[in-house]
Amino acid sequence: MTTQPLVERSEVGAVLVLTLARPRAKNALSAELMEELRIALQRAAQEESVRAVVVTGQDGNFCAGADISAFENFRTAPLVGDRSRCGQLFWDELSSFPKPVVAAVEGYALGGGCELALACDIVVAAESATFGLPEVKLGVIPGAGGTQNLIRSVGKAAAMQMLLTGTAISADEARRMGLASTVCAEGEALEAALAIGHAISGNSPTAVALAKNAALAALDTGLAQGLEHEKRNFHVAILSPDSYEGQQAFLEKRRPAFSQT
Ligand code: CO8
Repeated sequence: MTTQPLVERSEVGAVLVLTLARPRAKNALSAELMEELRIALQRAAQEESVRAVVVTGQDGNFCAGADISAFENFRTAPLVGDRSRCGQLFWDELSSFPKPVVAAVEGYALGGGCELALACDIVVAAESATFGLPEVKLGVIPGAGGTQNLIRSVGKAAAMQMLLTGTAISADEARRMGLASTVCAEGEALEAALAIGHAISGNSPTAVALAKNAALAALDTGLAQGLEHEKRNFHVAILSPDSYEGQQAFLEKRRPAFSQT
């Protein structure tokens, strides 16, 4: 008997689309689904043809969070040590994934689903999208970076309101707060995310990876250290073959032919 994948993979040009495929549970994150997502990302990191990744959900919803029917797993998982339990390895690897990841959100992005969107680099939301961290209503708190990433993305007051009330926000509110960068019509989030992915794909993959890496350093360090980090990455970029090619192509009024890695 063949089992259906919980994460569907398709390539649109140089953009890899990973679709959460558990629609009957609103794409809730079971341990199996997170492991499939982790393996898909690991593979995407190695594939030269993949320049950007879009994560989306099947049947009009992004993801309704951790699988509430399997919360017992969290009770028995160790706090430190084995990171493979409960998808922790997936979240660790996503946070250091080197290529750009765009979340295409339709419908619900709740709990771990909202945390998944927050862990992506860019969030595109359809008008129907709803973002929320309702964990406190279940007697728990976000456990996949939500408390840390939300406050960095929307600031303290808005983050506290979402975290402590558990109340969801609309796509427009998410954009106003800075959680989403673009709002599009219902049903068009994937298309809009793909357009961003294609725009990224036309750029130097080396420069894109260095820019992502430097920008993320801003979340972990003070300004002086962050500027040092940027300077180091700039130095690597300026000496890369893509840098010579990019500038030469500009001067010769042609499209650059960037390297694959
Ligand atoms: N887990 C398991 N099953 C779910 C989940 C979920 N998170 N969400 C929905 N489902 C299931 C429902 O149980 C239902 O199953 P069945 O058909 O067998 O009864 C099916 O999906 C359809 O759901 P509804 O009938 O409830 O559909 P509605 O359209 O009425 O409502 C909602 C949709 C609003 C999304 C509603 O299902 C809901 O509120 N879901 C729970 C949302 C939630 O509280 N999410 C937070 C979970 S806690 C969390 O994510 C903690 C993260 C900690 C870190 C984790 C790392 C993974």
